[in-house]
Amino acid sequence: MHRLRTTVVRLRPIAAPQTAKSQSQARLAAVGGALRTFQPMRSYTASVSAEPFLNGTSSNYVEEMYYAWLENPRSVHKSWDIFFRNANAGAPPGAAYQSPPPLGGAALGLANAQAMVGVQPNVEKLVEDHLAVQSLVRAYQIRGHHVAQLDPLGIMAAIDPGPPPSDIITSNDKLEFYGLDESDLDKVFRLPTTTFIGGSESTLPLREIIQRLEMAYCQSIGVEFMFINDLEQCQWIRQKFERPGIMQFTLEEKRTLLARMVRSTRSRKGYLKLGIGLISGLGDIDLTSCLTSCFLLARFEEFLQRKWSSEKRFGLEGCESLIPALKTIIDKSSMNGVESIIMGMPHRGRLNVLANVIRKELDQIFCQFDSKLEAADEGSGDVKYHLGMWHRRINRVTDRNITLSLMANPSHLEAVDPVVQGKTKAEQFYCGDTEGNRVMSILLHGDAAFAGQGVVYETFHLSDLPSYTTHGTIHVVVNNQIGFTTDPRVARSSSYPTDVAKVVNAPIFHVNADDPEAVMYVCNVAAEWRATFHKDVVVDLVCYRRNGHNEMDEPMFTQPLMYKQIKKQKGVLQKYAEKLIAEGAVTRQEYEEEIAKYDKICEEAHARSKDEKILHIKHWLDSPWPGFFNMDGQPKSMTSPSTGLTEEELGHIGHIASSVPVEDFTIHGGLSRILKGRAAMVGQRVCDWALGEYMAFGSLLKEGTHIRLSGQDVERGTFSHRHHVLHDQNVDKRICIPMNHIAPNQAPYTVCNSSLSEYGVLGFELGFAMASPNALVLWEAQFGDFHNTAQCIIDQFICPGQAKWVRQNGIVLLLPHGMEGMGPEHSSARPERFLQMCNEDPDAYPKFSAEEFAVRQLYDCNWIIVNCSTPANYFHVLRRQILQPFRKPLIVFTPKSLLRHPDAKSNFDDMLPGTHFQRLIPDSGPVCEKPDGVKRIVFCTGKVYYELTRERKNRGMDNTVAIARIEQLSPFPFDQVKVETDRYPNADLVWCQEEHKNQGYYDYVKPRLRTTVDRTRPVWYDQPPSLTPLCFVLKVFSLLSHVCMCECVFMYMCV
Ligand SMILES: Cc1ncc(C[n+]2csc(CCOP(=O)(O)OP(=O)(O)O)c2C)c(N)n1
Repeated sequence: MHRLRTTVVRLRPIAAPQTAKSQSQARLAAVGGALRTFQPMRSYTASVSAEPFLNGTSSNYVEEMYYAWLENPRSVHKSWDIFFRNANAGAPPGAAYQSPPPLGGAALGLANAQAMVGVQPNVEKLVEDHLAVQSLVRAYQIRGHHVAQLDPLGIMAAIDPGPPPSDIITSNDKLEFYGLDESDLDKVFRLPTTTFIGGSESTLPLREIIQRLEMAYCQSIGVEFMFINDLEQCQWIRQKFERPGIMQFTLEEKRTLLARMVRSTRSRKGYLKLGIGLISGLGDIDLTSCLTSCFLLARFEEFLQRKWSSEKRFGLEGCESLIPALKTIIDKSSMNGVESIIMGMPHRGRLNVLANVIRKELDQIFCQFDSKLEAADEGSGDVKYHLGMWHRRINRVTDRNITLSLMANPSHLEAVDPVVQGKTKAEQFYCGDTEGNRVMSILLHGDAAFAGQGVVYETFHLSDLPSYTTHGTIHVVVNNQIGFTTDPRVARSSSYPTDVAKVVNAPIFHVNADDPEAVMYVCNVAAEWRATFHKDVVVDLVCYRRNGHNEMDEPMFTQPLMYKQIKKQKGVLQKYAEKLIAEGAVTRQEYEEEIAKYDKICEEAHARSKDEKILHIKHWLDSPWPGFFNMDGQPKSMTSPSTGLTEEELGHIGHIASSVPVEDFTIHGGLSRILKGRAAMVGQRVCDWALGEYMAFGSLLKEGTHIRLSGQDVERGTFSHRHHVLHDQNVDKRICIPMNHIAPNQAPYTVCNSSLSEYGVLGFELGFAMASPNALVLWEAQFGDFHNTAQCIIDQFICPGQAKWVRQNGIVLLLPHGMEGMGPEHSSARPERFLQMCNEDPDAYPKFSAEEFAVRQLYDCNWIIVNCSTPANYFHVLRRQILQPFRKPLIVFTPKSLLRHPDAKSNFDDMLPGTHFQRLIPDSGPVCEKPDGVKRIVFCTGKVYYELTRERKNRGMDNTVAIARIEQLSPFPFDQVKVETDRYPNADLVWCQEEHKNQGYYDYVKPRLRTTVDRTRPVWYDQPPSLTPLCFVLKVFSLLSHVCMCECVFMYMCV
């Protein structure tokens, strides 16, 4: 680019007469004699730097020639061949060059050239001519997309390139930029190796060069790729778009297509399908299926409009080519061996994609419009344009099985992106698809959302990370040049909505969506790109939105001129059909017959949909778990087995956790001490927090459960307690993961530090957890405080996922929590927010039998929230997550100071067979002996327990104050709390927490405690409210608050 701008050159043909010589010399003088030694030729015996044409700007070009000549002397022009030979033979300065032979007479030219030794040639002009051609070609490759005919409306609202780039030949007067005029157009030039416009020709007249560049880069397709820093990839793309004839179809070819189309139209299936590879120009594009898809789509939307004119459906009119685009990508990917495609998309065109791409039965879609239908299952029936779908079918083009899943998603635009990626990664992982050859993802985007939503960027940044890559996603942007009522010029600062993709060097193919053939072409290339390079690629369908944001919206309020233009715009189907009719590829009668036929299909489906009495949300499941539930979709049992382990298992896992299970591996001295400490604990049959986690993970792995722990710095652990990945201190990047050395047939353990993202990474892990119920997938926040940048995933997916989409998920969130003087942003995982979103009724005591109480509660809840105070309980809750017969999200408020607290240790006895997770840990001290004498029960959760017991001891109240730990906050252990309140009939009830009254657990716990005691006793609490966890900023405050808290808890006792 720099060279392009700074080089003021004249484009002259290779065989041009010498008349430009004086001008060239004058120009050379003007650039200040910027001669530079030509480094690559330093092996020459001749002093080539003395060659007059080797100025600063030409040296790169000469360098390219030289390397090409070194490889194959015949690959460069004869003149260069002679020059390099002479130079290598030691020709004196200025004498290595001989003027070139004329074109068309190679042998004669060579002889003439050799005869011209000693004549000073117009050398600089020759080089500049080549440079000029190269510059021209590069200009089109880099900026041709700015003048491409991308906008069907012709108003380019979505693309704001400013005036056409000055180095693109948009009119003859632009030739001047290169020092050319119209008389040069018919002169012949040699093409550089970085273009394929010549096809089999290596030279072309300038007029033809420009025309071919225009064809390649400035028609309905605008290609952005020159920022890619990989030569092979750039060359690949150049080939795909520059080769002559790629986008040309003869009438004969179309007639052949028509004949076959008519035949297959009349076939039993009534499907307008043609074989692959019929059109030489398009390679394997099926033109008629393009027409068919547009046709289906347009009729489908038209049908919905006719039947439910006052319903929102977020129709696709204006971007009808989306459907053939997706079908092309799917067909091509299936051809390349892909068996499963996971898709995520927003509202626009969703019903159409379900009907015509995924092939959901039309009657099932239509009955979604019937508001009177009752849901058969628990799903609360999210809006129809949010539901997901899973479908396995035969791909008609390839005759191979393909599974298509469209992920259910919330209204929150782009939130589904990382979820799709996570699920894709999981499917790849479980089928051993390490390259992404069998499973892939497609993400659809709106232009405004793609540019505006940060999660798009976060998702792109996962695309090339070893533990997160899905080996290339195809992104399709429905770029209708508007977001609701907002114009692109006020909605983004980038030229295109797709610029975000450049961060990962993804090529971007802009295409005019009113040109279905061009759309098909780029989609084919996109699918091939993904199959070849396993990298992301973007197809930007530049289109328009026929109606308002939804069908009820008036767009003329805000975009009057745009919508005047849209009203005049013919639909793409009509345009394309007219084109094919005019070309004779299809007759009007055939076209109209197809319309009637599809309308009939829709009408019949509509009639069938009226017979539906019940809405089955389960039919819209995007991730079925075959074999996990019984035939009715219920858990196979309703018992929770013991989560304990044998002494031997505990010992074995403890041994692995405290050793380095590979030879010649040097670990850090500090880590050696940690491992020794672990070994000592194992010897004493106790566990700290890290060891408890090890026991849970190690045993599940041994039992065949895959575990994936992801998040920032999880491998070591933010608090340096975990150390699941050991690093050899002497060998770079040599690591050891002892957890993968537990047993010969164990499941794999994936532990991965993530990018510094919460929204993207949590979404990803949620998607991963969707793929299989037989994996423990955990995401750990660095500090619990940071989870709120992923709030959307928590609020829209994790909390209500099952209620909205009948979809269970067993993801685990580990959220370090606790007021430990680390400042307002390193203290609180905001338990109050999670608790507020529990679906349990605080005022109703659950009516379950005692035996089933715990498991029934778990089955009914939307998520499980725990704050464990012991390593053993943490161990049990992790194991229960997999051993229970259904899946619920698990939120764990994890400790910081307890990681190393001398009292926060568990004995192996608490983890042996028969033991299990304790939802409530009752006081087992002196209070048990004389419960009637207990004046107060203090209920608490988490680390505060240790502070309270210490304080109780200090105050000599071990006999009068009972302390009960509520380890499982939600579902609330009503039954076990009741046991405690009954046990101490004379005690008043206090809730204790270190958080302020408006935070933490109080608002959640209080009504439940009251319900448990039938509102016969009050619940005390005395901390003032606060806006932030601010009073715990400094250690001293923390201390004060501790004193204050203990005062509150114990003060009434002194009275
Ligand atoms: C995260 C989020 N913010 C705001 C909205 C409200 N909203 C719904 S559609 C829309 C415009 C989307 O424009 P675009 O991405 O271009 O898609 P289009 O509707 O044009 O297809 C907005 C702002 C939303 N759904 N999600």
